[in-house]
Amino acid sequence: MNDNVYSLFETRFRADEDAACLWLPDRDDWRYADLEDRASRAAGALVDLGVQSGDRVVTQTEKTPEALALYLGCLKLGAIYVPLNTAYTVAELEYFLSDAKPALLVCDPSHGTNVSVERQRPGMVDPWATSGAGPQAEPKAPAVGHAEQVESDVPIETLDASGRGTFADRMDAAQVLESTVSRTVDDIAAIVYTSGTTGRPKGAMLTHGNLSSNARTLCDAWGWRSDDVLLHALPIFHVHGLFVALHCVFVGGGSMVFLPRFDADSVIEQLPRSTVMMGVPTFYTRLLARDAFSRDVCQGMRLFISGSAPLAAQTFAAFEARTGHRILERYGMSETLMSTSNPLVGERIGGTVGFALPGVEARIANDGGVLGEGEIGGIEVRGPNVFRGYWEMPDKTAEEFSSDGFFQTGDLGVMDGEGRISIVGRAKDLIISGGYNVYPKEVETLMDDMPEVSESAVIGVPHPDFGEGVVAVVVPRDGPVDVAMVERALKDRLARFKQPKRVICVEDLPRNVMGKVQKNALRERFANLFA
Ligand code: MLC
Ligand code: AMP
Repeated sequence: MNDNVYSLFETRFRADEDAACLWLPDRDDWRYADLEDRASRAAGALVDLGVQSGDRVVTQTEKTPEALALYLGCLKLGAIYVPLNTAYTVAELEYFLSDAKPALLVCDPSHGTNVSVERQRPGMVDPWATSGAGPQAEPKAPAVGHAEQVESDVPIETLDASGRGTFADRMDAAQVLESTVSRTVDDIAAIVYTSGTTGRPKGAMLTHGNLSSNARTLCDAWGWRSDDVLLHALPIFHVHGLFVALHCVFVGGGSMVFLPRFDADSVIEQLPRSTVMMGVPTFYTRLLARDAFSRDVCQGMRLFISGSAPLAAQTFAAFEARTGHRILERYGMSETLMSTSNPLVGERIGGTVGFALPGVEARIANDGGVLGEGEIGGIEVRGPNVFRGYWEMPDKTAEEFSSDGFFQTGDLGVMDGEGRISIVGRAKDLIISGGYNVYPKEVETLMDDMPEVSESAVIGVPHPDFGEGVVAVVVPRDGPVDVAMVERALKDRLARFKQPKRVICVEDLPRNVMGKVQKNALRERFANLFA
């Protein structure tokens, strides 16, 4: 038996070959036969490029059907898919290339990535290679102000926002790869990069078994139907849009309205033909801000799902009042895929993330052991959804698991007598802005290197649109530090969404008796900054 997750999808693709798969607002729609053909050609094109099973393929592309075919082609060939946020700068991209050591990079030439296939130079730009980057830090890279070209010896192919480029040409010319390469449940299907408290991104290795078990579980839990139409407006470089959303359709059936990005007006236009939508909380607050978002446009909808960041109780209530729908909130992570969900049938309670999914164990624990009902502690998860570890970081992997095999999520929660979990905070220093994770350490490390800055603390404070807004509190070396200067300095080194929306100068950072910066005090002090 072949446990390649693509085999699972393929069965459905073939059963529904004439059915619509992707509804594309500005292009001809794709049937399942089209998707399967393009995926098999993408696999063939990868073979032509010398990519083999087990090789990594890094992609940084816009959301197009061709990019989706490339993802499926990687799976079919047994290559390891490594998607990157399109917001990452060239400097960040170069780090990922040096870490993942891929056989191929497929990227959009318009991302300011002046693509070249030059040989790798001796000291690559590494935005994380500074003295404060923690135990994994490598020697500091030579100071490089701008990185406008990807400088790497990795072969590069292009795929642009219209689905054209050298890789698209190769797909057209390639033979289809007929058979799906055999994989076991433990073989790695994808590596998803996520940062951490050291600020240095780690690649979470997800197996074919992780992907197929989570997809099956979610289809059951959310009652996926063969006539469902998913409104897909999420990016496809993170687990939410890539695995959770796509796989429900590929395993459970139906079709999807495949929007290139979230835009409230386009979503409202497409809602009447849809039955299910998945989004981060910002999607729902942005919809509620539109008068045209009404009970009427949601008439055909059966389910709205939210995740990736806390859904405010106020949003949950306002959404129900406006549409009559109670948003179903679920909880997951790159490392664990989806772990808990509110029930499809039964009470969905705002401010809670529901019960451990079938087959998944979730518990609340601290150093002293497993905690009981109503006690706050770290959320820990074990099951077939939990990743295999961090790419080439066995020590880091070991640190994150308990002795009995539970993954320590770094989220703080509490469980009620029925097993329902609420997230109450984070043990990890993390900001979630519009569903994207920002690790303060990553920003602080770069800010502390600026000659104008003596020290900095990066915090998240309530933001009406993004949930949390990134704020940098800095102690200037001498004279004021202004946002424009910080923006200029960070522009080429950090993705836009990680950059502080405000920079505030203070004389000193508040510290506790141990000398640790008290971020809680800063969060309280600046809580109303974006109000
Ligand atoms: C864009 N910007 C952001 C931002 N997104 N800033 C902070 N946080 C964000 N999330 C910047 C833009 O670069 C721009 O900068 C400015 O903010 C305004 O942009 P916009 O046009 O309003 O933003 P938009 O392009 O509409 O994007 C907002 C968004 C998007 C919410 C639609 O961020 C998004 O799609 N988020 C989804 C994230 C996601 O899929 N997360 C899943 C992770 S998986 P400028 O230059 O104009 O100042 C995971 C596990 C799990 O967490 O459980 O699911
Ligand atoms: P990522 O590393 O991008 O996969 O983000 C995972 C993190 O997102 C989790 O560890 C949580 O902190 C957060 N998260 C995901 N879903 C929820 C949710 N429903 N409520 C609160 N936080 C969430």
